[in-house]
Amino acid sequence: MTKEQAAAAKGYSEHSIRVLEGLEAVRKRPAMYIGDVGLRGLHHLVNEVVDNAIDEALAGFCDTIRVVINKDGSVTVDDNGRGIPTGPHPVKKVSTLQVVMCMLHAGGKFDKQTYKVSGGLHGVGVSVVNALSEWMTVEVHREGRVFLQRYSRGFPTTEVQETGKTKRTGTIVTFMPDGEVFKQRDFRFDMLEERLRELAYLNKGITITLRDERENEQVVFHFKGGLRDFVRYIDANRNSLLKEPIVIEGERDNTPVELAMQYNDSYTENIYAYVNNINTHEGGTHVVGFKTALTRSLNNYAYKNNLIKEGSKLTISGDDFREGLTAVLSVKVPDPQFEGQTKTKLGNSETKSIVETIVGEQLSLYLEQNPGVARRIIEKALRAAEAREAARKARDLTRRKNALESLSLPGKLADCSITDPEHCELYLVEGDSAGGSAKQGRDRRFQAILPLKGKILNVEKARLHKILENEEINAIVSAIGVGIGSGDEFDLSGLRYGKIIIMTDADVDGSHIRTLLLTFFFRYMKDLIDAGRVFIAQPPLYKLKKGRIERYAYDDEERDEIIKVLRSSREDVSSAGTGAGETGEESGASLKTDGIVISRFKGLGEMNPDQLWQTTMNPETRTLLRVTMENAAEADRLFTILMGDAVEPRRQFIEKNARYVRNLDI
Ligand code: 28F
Repeated sequence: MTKEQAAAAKGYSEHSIRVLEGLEAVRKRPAMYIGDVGLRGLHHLVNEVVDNAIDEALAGFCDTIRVVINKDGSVTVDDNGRGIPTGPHPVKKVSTLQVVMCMLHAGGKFDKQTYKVSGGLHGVGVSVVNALSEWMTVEVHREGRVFLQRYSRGFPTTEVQETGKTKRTGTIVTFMPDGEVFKQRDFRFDMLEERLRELAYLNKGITITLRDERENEQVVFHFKGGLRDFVRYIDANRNSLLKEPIVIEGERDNTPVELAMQYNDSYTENIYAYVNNINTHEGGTHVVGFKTALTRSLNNYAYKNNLIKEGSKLTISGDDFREGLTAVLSVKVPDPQFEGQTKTKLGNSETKSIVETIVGEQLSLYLEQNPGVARRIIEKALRAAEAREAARKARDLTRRKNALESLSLPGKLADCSITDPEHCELYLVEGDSAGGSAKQGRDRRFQAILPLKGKILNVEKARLHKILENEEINAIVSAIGVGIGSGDEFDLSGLRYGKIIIMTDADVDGSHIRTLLLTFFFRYMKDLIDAGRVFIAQPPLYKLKKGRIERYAYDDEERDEIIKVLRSSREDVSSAGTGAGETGEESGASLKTDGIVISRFKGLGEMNPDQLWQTTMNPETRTLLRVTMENAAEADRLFTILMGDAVEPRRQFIEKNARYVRNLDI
């Protein structure tokens, strides 16, 4: 019997067959709809439901959204909007509520006036969450009545029932992620908190509450200042140049544009750009429009007011105007086209001129009205231009001196023999001894090793030309082969390795070096992270040995799990010698219980080349953590806190996040 015949026998209509097939597709390939079935995908479920509430807020009907992690591990999202309509759907005949909750893409555009996102990972609709939930309930408060429907794995298990009267309006969705789909079902407060805070900044005036019933923890986000407050938050640990962020707001062709910007005394440029509340960290037309307007308005002002000396050869470039700039740009685009590696680059060409016009007009006006601010910005840009010019001259000199040398690879790089980048890996290894083990343990056909000596330069505190003078950084840059920065100097096509893998000790120093390296990649090779090329190696923390059985554990939980298994194993202990201390190099950290020898690896150098290969470098058995940038603003704050001058925020951060730091996924 075919699926259709089976359905017909059960009395299903053609429409329910389509529903069936839609939900089956989601359950068969969940990653296609939510990105992955790990922690990120799990939290994406909540974001998906919250997005619908945000849409209702953007439509002007809702100002309060509450998210609760319930004691049983389910999540409830509650808004005070109009409530999803419950009457019969004009086309599908069943209740509109059921259509929205159960049909793929049925929750799409409400109407043309909203800015819902189509395609990509966002805006897949609540029916996807429903399909991936063991159970889900929705309660609608509308027209004085309460309606309720329950579902399981996407299918209704009850009709839409009227359960009582009410004075409020709104939609309340509760769901329990399906254990058959998600191995890890524990929601993390901090992961939900991050996105909800961001949404509250991006949509000023909305109140978003997150409560954790498991721990009695709660946060409330409400920002009257919107993007202005967002910029203050991002730069909280930096020294601001202006008293107040500059704020610009306008709308053209159904495209609202909002911008807040501030300058600080660092040398880095931080532009966060959002389209329909989605972080477009690959940039796009809206960012181009903003940069063009910024450069032109500031240059015009400088010339008109004689701030650039007559006859001066020095020109201020766009980069100079963006040194130490922190800006958040948020546009709402009716029909956004997303492009790029991670579909986070806006392609709509009309958006460039819309943003350029609005920012250009209002910024020029602002500069005229605030000459003191204008002068400070221009002077800062002039200093940046001078530094850039000095660095260029110095570079030209050394380049001519080392015309041949500069093309060559760093001396301490142990390169691989294959040249096809897609099959090659570069390990950045902390310390010479670990570097030595890695060189011996590797598969030299496709694995290259670059040992790094001690701490690398903190790029958070230095201008580009200082950074380029640093030996370790120079070695990394020439080994990778893509150049540096984001302009002409950077070219992904020169990439010499498909994977760049950071391999550091699992101790405090190791994590510091890892953060330094990540800061460098984040600030100067962002495209490499966006392309998914940067990884963190996961060396084991423990070796467990009972008789001839050897196991490695990557965290405490796994260690305890393995101990349990080894305890019940019947390996003859006496046949394997004395246990503790038999392998000299681990004796210091060994512990013996029940014939099980537990050794803790303090550093990579403690492992012999073969162990290092087996546990950390062999593609068949290793685990690599891919570095991603879901939330660039949060990552930036984190790097500023970890690498900046202020000690107190750093101490607070580390204290607050100690339990998560091992799995920091930036
Ligand atoms: C907890 C998550 O999902 N809130 C939502 C609404 C309101 C309307 C709506 C949603 C109607 C025809 C689809 C109400 N009244 N929170 C939410 N609030 N969906 S989802 O309409 C859905 C469309 O097809 C709504 C008038 N128009 C729209």
